[in-house]
Parts: sequence; C-alpha cells; structure tokens
Amino acid sequence: MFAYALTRKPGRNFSQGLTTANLGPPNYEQILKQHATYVDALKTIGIDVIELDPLPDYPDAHFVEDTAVVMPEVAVITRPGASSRQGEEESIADVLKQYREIEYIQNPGTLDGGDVLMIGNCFFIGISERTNLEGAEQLGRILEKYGKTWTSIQVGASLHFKSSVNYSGKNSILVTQDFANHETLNGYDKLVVDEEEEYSANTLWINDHLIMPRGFPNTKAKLKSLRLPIIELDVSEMQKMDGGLTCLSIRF
Ligand code: CIR
Repeated sequence: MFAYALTRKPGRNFSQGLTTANLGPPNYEQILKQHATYVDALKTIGIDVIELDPLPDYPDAHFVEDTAVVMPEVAVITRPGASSRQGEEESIADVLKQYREIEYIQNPGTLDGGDVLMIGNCFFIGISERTNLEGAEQLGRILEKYGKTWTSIQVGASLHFKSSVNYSGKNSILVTQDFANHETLNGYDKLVVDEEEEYSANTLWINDHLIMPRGFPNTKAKLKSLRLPIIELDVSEMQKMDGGLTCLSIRF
C-alpha cells in the first residue's frame, strides 16, 4: 500500500517541454485543471499528496516520476536521460530525504523513473533513449543490496518502458502488443491493449484502484475484468507533452 504521492504543479512554460506527440499546442488552464483533478483522485483513494510548486527552469518538472525510484527501504534519485531535465531531481531529493535513505544514480549512468516498473520486490528496468545500461546496472546493484530482483528490458520505439507496460493489480499487467509475448513478463497475466488505444497502457494501479486515461473504451472493458475500481481522467494536455498518469506522481 502506498501512503504518499509526490506531485508538482505544471508551470506556465510547460508547453516548452520535450515532446514528439504532434497533437497540437497544449493549454495551460486546461493542464492545471487536469492536474488538480489528478491530485483530487489520489486524495479520494486515501493517498496523502505532497504538492510541490513549479520549477521555472524546468518545463517538464511536473513529470516527477522520472526523477526518483522509491521503495520501502530507500529512494534512488535518478540522473534523467534528457539533458534539459537534469537538475529536476535535486528538489525531489530534498523532499524524499525526509522519508527515506537516499541513493543516487551517478554519471555516466542515466535513468528515468518512467523506465522502472516495480511489482513488489521485482523490478523491470527499460533500456531506452533516456535510460542507459550503466544507469540500469547502477539501480540494479542498489536493488540487490535490498534483496530485490531486477531484469533489464529493451523499450523499443516508445519513450519509456511504462509507456507500454504497467502493473494492473491481481498479478496482471497491461501491455501494448509489442510486449504481449515477451518472455521476461511471462509470470503475469497479460491484458493486451488494442493498437489504436496504445496510450492507455499507461494506466496507474495504486492501492488496488486503476486510474486510466479517458477515451479508451476497449482498454476499459479489458480492465473491468479485474473487478477493481476504475477512475477515468482526462489527461489530453499531458499526452500532448508525451506524459501520462504514472509520470505525474512518485508513489511511496
Ligand atoms: C519528457 O519527454 O521527458 C516529458 N515531456 C514527458 C515525460 C513523461 N514521463 C514519463 O512517462 N514517466
């Protein structure tokens, strides 16, 4: 069970963040509203939400997930793979220090939290344009110290591993078709999202609730089979900036 979620309000300059989405210009008032609704949803399910202010020099900083990997024993502060995002992690470390021992991913390692899927004591670490092998191995060594297991896995075309694969509760994972037959993931029941609903693979499982993006009826139907409460949120403005529901918080 997670007690806390760390979030950061999007800044006025959020549209200057990195994106490959080509979905048109995002709207500031709308993202603020969508972000506030996300925070409310977390509070509704009993999570204590820590809300940070925007970081003016970092337009992607509300995608806090990329800056830390937190487990019960330790918080690992990442070294984000995009140079424009390096530095976002400093203020996150200051907060997490109050709750956990801290370890750091060091140069030349790079690692984005969006590439790290934690399922209990098992971790999957995506190797992507943001996370290099060195970063994955550094995290792996820290995980081993705490008795966790880990596997690295190539991400392919998408931005992060969790753009394509997420835990969905009850020993199931929600995956895109690229990962439907991936041997490494064999221990889990797979719900495979339709090709035209790929974005919805980034659904957030938290304390046996599923928070999914609005507008993906086929994925919703598949998730319903799990019989967990489903909360649908509009995250159109995050999607325009290549972000989604998991990226918006660090759960611990
Ligand atoms: C980026 O490209 O870094 C941001 N615009 C989006 C980050 C999304 N983070 C995530 O999926 N964990």
